[in-house]
Amino acid sequence: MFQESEALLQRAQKSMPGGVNSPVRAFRSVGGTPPFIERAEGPYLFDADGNRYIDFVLTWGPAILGHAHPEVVAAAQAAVAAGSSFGAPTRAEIELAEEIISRAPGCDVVRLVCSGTEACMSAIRLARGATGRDKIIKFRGCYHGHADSFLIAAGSGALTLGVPNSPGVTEGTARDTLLADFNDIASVQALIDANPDQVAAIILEPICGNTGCIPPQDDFLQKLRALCDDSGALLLFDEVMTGFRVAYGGAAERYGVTPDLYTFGKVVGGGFPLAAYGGREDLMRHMAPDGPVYQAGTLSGNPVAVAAGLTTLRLLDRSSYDTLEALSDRLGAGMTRIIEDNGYPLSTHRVGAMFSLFFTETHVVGHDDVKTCDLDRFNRFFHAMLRRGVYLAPSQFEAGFLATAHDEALIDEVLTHTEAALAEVF
Ligand code: KE4
Repeated sequence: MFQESEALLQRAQKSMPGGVNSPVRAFRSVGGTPPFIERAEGPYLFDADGNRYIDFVLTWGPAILGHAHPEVVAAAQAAVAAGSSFGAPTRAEIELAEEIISRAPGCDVVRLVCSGTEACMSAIRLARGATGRDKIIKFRGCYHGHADSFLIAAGSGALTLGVPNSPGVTEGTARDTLLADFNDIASVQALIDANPDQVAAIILEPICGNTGCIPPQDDFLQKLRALCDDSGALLLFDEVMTGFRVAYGGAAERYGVTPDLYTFGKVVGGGFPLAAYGGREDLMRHMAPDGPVYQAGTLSGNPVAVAAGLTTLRLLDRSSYDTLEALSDRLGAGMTRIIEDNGYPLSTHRVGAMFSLFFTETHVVGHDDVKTCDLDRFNRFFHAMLRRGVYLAPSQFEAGFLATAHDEALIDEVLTHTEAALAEVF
């Protein structure tokens, strides 16, 4: 089933670390050989051995319309034919910036960059520059890309690899990053109290997606907003994953909490290297060339990625989120039925078009709960689904995603495969 991928992996490992360009793709936590993908269309991936998969990774979120959407492809083709990059301002960048601003509550000004990591590291620099404070608070299990300030008990790949603090991150850097627990407002308050007037920003995924999908509980976001207002720390929503995925206006709209700053990525680039950060005008005007906080990028706002991102957002009207919600409801109801009918020790969370199946019966509200998962059984489930043509995230510490290219028949087919795969591993 994977002969060609196995051969390609052997060859790839000679020239690239792990044979991949991002660690989680190597399947090290689930074992086995990662399928080398040759093309994708709609809800499907096709690998080098001719296997077809129903895709719930969607290149880690961007392919919310499905893969190779004809209008996104056409927009990118037209843009690249006119020149891939000018290193100069363009009309299209204004249109994308205005589209983002029109959707995200309290977002007045944005800067386009090339990756979620770049967006998050820039937003943190802005928060420090604007407040004159050095420390940041992040949450165990939350992932904000691989900038040094964030690789402190990071989630996603770093967590999966069991290396919460990456070598190469200096003690000096680590000292300015404080760790709290998601959904535990007391843990945040304690850090604020212990570091009076020193916390520049609290950065979080408003819905965790890098330690599995964990929604905020009990007005956690509202309490964080109040705590920031009281302490002078800025509230920074990392919506790289949730932005324009869980609602038309992202998690901020869904939960009615407006941050001071946002980061965006994935969906906003339509599958191309594009991300953004933005927020209150008085803060964003600190960014060069308006202000002294520096950030720059050769390919920032490049025409091809902007064309793909703008087309993607324009295709995501409010009815698209109704479609995604209905698909999510169908998937969730099916999973709940399977778990209850069989008494499986599993729990699930979903918020709009992102979801997780946790291999623990613990009610998951934070990163420590995810650590109780039976990873061996998850790994066997993962491969049982892969053999059945269902491509899930190769880690318990990731989320699954839905696209408008999925439909009810596909959801029902996947639920059938899920029931069979669970029966195989239990
Ligand atoms: P990138 O630098 O990978 O574009 O974005 C970093 C990032 C920032 N913030 C959040 C909430 C994110 O989820 C991410 C990246 N997510 C991972 C998957 N969980 C990307 C996949 C990978 O690392 O290969």
